[in-house]
Amino acid sequence: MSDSTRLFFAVTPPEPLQQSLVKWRADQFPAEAGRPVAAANLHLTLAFPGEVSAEKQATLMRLASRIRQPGFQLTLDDAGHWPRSGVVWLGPARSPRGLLQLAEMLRAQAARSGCQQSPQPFHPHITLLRNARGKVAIPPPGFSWHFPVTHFTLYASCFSQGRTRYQTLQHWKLD
Ligand code: 2AM
Repeated sequence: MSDSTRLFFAVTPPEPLQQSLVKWRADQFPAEAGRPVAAANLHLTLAFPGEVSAEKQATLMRLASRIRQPGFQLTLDDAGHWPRSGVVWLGPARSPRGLLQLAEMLRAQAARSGCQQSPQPFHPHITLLRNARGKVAIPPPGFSWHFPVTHFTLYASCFSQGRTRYQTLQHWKLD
């Protein structure tokens, strides 16, 4: 099926914060720890509809446009390593209610639209490193960044010439 697109909804740190996170990552993790995600690709996935047709994409966009909820502050003060998926991540030690509510709504809309959703509980995270299969020392607690989440975004994930690019399809404002 060549007319399907790999979609995900996410919140994205502002560009200056993406740059700060990349600098911190370079200071904290040795090069052999894993493959760094490009600064512009740092994001926190809310829901993953996966490969969908143009028709289903239109439905998902229509449903997303109905979401009404206030913005919220997101703190990034926790990190971890999932060896099985080879992911080193950064996330909130405590998820704000707004984040959980938004993710739950988008996941429910995706499920209702026939997109199979992971049975795993939502663990909000920003992937910093991929292919991190060996032992990785996680920095001790004490780091913290925050940013206001004022909107969420639908991205298309495209893989070409050995690189993953995320194309912004649409933003929706939070109130
Ligand atoms: P990851 O960073 O933990 O790999 C684009 O691929 C985004 O969608 C990534 O943030 C990725 O999470 C997420 N993603 C990929 N497959 C997923 C799945 N089956 N369920 C939830 N999120 C997924």
